[in-house]
Amino acid sequence: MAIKVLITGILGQDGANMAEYLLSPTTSGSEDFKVYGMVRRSGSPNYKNIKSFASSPNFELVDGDLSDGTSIDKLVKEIQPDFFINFGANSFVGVSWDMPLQVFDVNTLGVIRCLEAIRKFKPDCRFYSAGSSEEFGDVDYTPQDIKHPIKPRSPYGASKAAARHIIKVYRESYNLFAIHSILFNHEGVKRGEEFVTRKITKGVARIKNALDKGEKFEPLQLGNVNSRRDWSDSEDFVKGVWAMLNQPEPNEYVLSSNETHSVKEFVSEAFAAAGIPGLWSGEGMDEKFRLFQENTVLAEINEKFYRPAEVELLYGDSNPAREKLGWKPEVSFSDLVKKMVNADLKEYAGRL
Ligand code: NDP
Ligand code: GDR
Repeated sequence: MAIKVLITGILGQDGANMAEYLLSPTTSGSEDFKVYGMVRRSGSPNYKNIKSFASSPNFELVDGDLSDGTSIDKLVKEIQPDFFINFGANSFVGVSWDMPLQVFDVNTLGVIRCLEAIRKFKPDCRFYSAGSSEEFGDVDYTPQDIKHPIKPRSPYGASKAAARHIIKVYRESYNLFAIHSILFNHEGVKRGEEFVTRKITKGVARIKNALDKGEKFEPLQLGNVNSRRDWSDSEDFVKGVWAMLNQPEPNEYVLSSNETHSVKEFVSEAFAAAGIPGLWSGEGMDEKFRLFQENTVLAEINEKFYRPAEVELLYGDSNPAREKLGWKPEVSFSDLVKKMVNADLKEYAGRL
């Protein structure tokens, strides 16, 4: 009998990486997985991230929406999944001030809809829902571990914190294997273009092309470049999530690289990876990243990308996950930046 895994957010970064991991022959071994990827049929879905496995006989797209409990009930009742991995969310922090109700509807009520479906129709299904380091917000100490106080700074962070509490309530009230771990930032070649890392690596590809041709270009426009994040590779994180789902007890962990880097460092590394040396200078809104020993501006600050409230410093402690789950991230910060820049240089060249 195949192990049935229902994944929401399948067209996003983590959902696609998780399905790819489960469907890869090295993971499956003798076990066969049947992966059901949930898509919402609003707008025009973009299937780019699932092209490597979309036609696998062990994969099936199913319709549903975290805003619609009926659809979640139907999927759990009909599929009878062994595992339910909830990666679906409105995941862009920056937009969460503009649509707080929608963010709570999907990220918090959506989680309750999943838990209710499991409770009613498949109580032995193991449930994972992605939590976030954004829940820690204006942090009290570094590095942050699973016991760090919940102090969100955005509607997004608050929506994930509320989801964390309700998952605990369901776990304890109904004896469900339901967990919500804290994921620090994780990126990769499937990352959405609105997030700062992908925005930078796509910008580097565009600027590299213009520099090579001696053409004029618009510098990269960024917000708070002094904020610090703990960045890893999403392909590493899905393995940690799978390990968490397969522990004997439903314990929750932090997944992180255990390093912190500023957005400025990411910019410098990304341009360097494309063979473009540069230097930061100036202060505040006048900070600029210029081509080394030249005046050409490669990146500058635009107030538009500042947030109403910022999480200044994220730096995780994933040692318990490393010890108890035998998990650790394989891709370093510098290799992650190189991998993303190289993919975007290739994609840019392919478009010409
Ligand atoms: P993405 O934004 O790449 O993917 C989110 C997915 O959720 C998209 O495919 C989107 O669908 C789907 N979605 C949005 N609204 C709904 C809805 N109403 N019903 C069903 N699906 C919906 O995020 P990531 O893959 O990067 O993140 C996965 C999860 O991990 C999210 O919960 C995120 O909040 C969390 N997380 C991510 C971190 C990171 O650094 N990546 C760190 C910490 C937590 P569509 O394709 O149709 O838009
Ligand atoms: P984050 O990721 O908010 O940490 O949430 P994002 O890449 O959007 O921002 C990281 C940091 O960069 C600063 N920044 C900018 N951000 C964006 N998007 N665009 C810019 O131009 C820009 N300039 C500076 C931000 O202010 C911030 O400090 C991600 C998401 O994946 C969440 O879903 C997840 O929960 C958290 O990571 C952990």
